[in-house]
Formats: sequence, C-alpha cells, structure tokens
Amino acid sequence: MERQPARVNYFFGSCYRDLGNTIANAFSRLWESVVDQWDLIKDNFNDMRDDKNIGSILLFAIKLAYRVAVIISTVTVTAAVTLVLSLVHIIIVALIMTGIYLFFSLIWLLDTLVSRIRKIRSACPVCQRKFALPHYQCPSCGEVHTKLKPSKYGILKRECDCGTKLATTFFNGRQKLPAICPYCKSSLSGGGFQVNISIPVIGGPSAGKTCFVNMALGEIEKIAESELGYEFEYLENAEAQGNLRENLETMEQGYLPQKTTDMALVYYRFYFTEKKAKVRNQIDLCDVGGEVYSSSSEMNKQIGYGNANGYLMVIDPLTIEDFRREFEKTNSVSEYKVSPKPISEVLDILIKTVNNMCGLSDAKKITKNLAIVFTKCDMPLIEDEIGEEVVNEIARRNDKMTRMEARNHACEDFLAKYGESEFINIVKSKFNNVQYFTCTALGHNVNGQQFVAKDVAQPILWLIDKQSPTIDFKKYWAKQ
Ligand SMILES: Nc1nc2c(ncn2[C@@H]2O[C@H](COP(=O)(O)OP(=O)(O)OP(=O)(O)O)[C@@H](O)[C@H]2O)c(=O)[nH]1
Ligand SMILES: [Mg+2]
Ligand SMILES: [Zn+2]
Ligand SMILES: [Zn+2]
Repeated sequence: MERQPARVNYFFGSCYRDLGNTIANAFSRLWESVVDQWDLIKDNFNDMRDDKNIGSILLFAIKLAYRVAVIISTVTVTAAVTLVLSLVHIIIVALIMTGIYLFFSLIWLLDTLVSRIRKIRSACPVCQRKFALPHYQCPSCGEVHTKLKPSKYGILKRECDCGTKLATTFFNGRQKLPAICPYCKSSLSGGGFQVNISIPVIGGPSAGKTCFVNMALGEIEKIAESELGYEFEYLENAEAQGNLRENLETMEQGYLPQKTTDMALVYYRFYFTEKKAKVRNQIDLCDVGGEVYSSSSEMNKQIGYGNANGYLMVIDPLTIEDFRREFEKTNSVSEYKVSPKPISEVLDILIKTVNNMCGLSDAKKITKNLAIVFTKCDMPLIEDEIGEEVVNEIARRNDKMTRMEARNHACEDFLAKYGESEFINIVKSKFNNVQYFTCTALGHNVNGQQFVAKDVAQPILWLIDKQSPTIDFKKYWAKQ
C-alpha cells in the first residue's frame, strides 16, 4: 500500500518491535549476570593467587562453588524460565494480534462488501472517470489520503500526521471528509458514499437536447416528492456544470437556452434518493454540443460515453428526411429549428465510440439501456403518427401489449414508414433493452408564451428505474 500521511498503528508496527526488545532484554540481562559471576570468579582468583593461607583457599573454594552454581542455575533454570515466559508473552501477543487481525479483516471486508453490493461509485464530472473510492483530504492539514480504508494505519480510524483522527470506513463517517477525484484532483460532493448513474444525452445539433434536459429536470423536481416519493436535490455547485436554474428561468420567460458550445460532456448532476436512504443515488445527465456527434476524435476524448450506465437519444422528427418532405407539403419547416444531422449517423458514431471504449466487437451487444426520445412532438402531423391515440389503438388491438410496448411499435412503424428501417435494425441488433418515448420540451415554437413541457420526465425515470436496484416506480408506470 502506498505510503499514507499517517502514523502506523501500534499493533501493526511497534508491537512486534516491543515484543522482540522485551525478549532480547531478558536474555541479555541473563547473559550479563553470567558474565558478572565469571568476572567475580576471576577477581577472587587474582586475590588469592599469592595467598597460601589454607583459610583463604577454603574461602575461595566456597566462593567458586557458589559462583559456578549461580552460573549453572542461570544458564539452565533461569534461562528455561525466561524462555517459557518469553513463549507465554509471544502466545499472548499472538492471541491479541489474531483478534486484532480478525477484527481488521471483518471491518475491511464489510467496508469492501458494502461498496460492492450497493454498487457504490463516484464519477468525476471533470475527467469523466469512475471509481469506487475517492481520495480524501484531512480537514485540518489538507494532506491527501489516497487509500482511506482499514489498514496498518488504523482499523476504524487513522491518525493523520497532523494528529487529526480520520474515519476509515463508510460506517463511521469517512464520507463526511472532503473528497477529491483520484485522477484530476477535482473536489467531489457526497464523500463517495453514493451510487452514480450517468446518462449521456445523444443527438445532433439542435435536436432539442438542452431544452429536453432542463425541462425534464424541472418536471422531475416537481413530481419527485409528491408523485414518486423520492427526494430530489440538484447540485448547485461547480460539480453540476449545467445551468439548470438559469436555463429554467430563461425558458419560464419564453426564451430559449443558449446553444451548447461545449465539446465535452456538461454534467447536470442531482441526487435522487428514497427517503431516509443511507446510500444516495447521484444521477448525471450529460448534455453536449451536438457537433460532437460529427467528430470521432472529439467523441473519443469523452470517456463518459464508455463509463455510462444508459443512453438517452433525442430525435427531432424533422431530421427524418422523408417525414420532413411530407411535413413540408402542408407546413413551413423554416419555423422549426431542424436538426440537420441524420439520426443513423449519430447512432453510428455512438456505437463506434462505445465499442472502442468498452472493447466490444461489432457483433457484441451494448448491455446498457437506451431510451429513444422523439421530442418537439408539438409540431403538426406527429400526433397522427406517434401520438397517444395511435399508441392506444395499438394497445387496444393487442391486449397482451403494455402501453410501453405499444409505443415502441408506433415509433418503429413511424421510422420504418419514413425510410429509417436501417436505424431500427441497428438499434435492435446492438442494444438489448430499448424503449421509445415521445415528448415535447416546449409545447410550441417561440411565440412569447410560456413553454409547456409534456411527457419529458418518463425517459429519464425509465433509465434510472432500469439501472437502479433500489428505485422502483411501479405505481408511476401503472398510471402512464
Ligand atoms: N417546437 C419545439 N421546438 C423545440 C423543442 N425543443 C427544442 N426546440 C427547438 O430546437 C432548438 C434547439 O434546441 P436545443 O435544445 O438547444 O438543441 P440541442 O440539441 O441542445 O442543440 P445543440 O446545443 O446545438 O447541440 C431550440 O432552440 C428550439 O427552437 C420543442 O419541444 N418544441
Ligand atoms: Mg444544447
Ligand atoms: Zn492532517
Ligand atoms: Zn477527475
């Protein structure tokens, strides 16, 4: 383990040294007493060498016998007792250490298992990487602890070099410490105790991504508590780069949000969590300038596409050439801001990027969910193609079909009718789980009136529901 700016715990370091020193001291004292006796024998011998007095010789003999006896008893009995006591000492320390190691293993395992089972992951909106454990900064001295886990530095807590005690697990509050991205060092909220679900929004320039994302989040915020029973919290800091509040305010006044110029994913980050849940769901909706879908090199810089948990593709119906021609017969297309980028090209570059990032062959499916959202459905003609009545009619004709399945049918029929069969085939062959949706983010073109979104929340809720094992909107879907 990389050196941490913390003191090694007594039981993982000094404890063994202390044991060794104690035993070595006992034996060295024993040896010293043997040497002392030997020195005394030599002194006694020197004292009596010139003394031929029989009494002195006798006294010397008695002293010699006594000292030899002391030496013999020291190297036998005392040494044996010291050895036995040392062994007892070793056994006691070993027992204590076994207990401590077992406790350490248990805490380490629990912390690791909770992380794995609850799928705890953080994502960095700056470098787009995902990781299980962020780096943590000591709140007192700012030193960075790169592996704040139970370790030789401490089981439940460790002591930073500055003396501050830091929790080392999620059970005792590690997530309350300031967390930073291990790769780019950006600061992160939530302390790493969350499940991150990231959803890039796909679609060419002017497809309607930004209008959709902002209106959908506005809608989800409105219905989160009352209809869904979940807590919604948009992150109003640098981490959430998307200007949700500003965009919603602009749109409330009947104006449109600015064109997205970023070629890097813009994170709209929010928490969406069951009441009183310990682990929060952190959802990232990632908007981007639609031009990115014309540049493989720009796409490949956005590793967020590979790290995603689901994809949300926004389609402007007028992008579909055959439909646009039909539309033009009775309507003026110039009133609409049509997205010029063909949907099959957008899909193609997405698939190539994900294949490349996830090491998938062309034949291998992308297992992440895909929501395909027809937006701008306030435009004329579209209601007759994929509107609610069409969906209801399909559902009525097929009594085993759910409304969601019926909507898929309606949208696929629409795509096939207007020359996009190839798009349907690619979607089917490359994605396991696909759901079509229809919505309008604005309700009408700019006319000075307030925009009215319709059905914008469902695609995002569907992706979250599919991805999260703890989120279930059964009651909500039953009403749709
Ligand atoms: N009628 C109608 N027009 C819409 C709707 N949503 C978007 N638009 C129009 O489409 C234009 C583009 O929408 P944006 O949301 O900015 O599109 P984008 O996909 O974010 O485009 P880039 O930022 O260029 O990638 C808007 O300026 C509106 O004119 C809608 O629901 N109804
Ligand atoms: Mg945009
Ligand atoms: Zn410190
Ligand atoms: Zn980062």
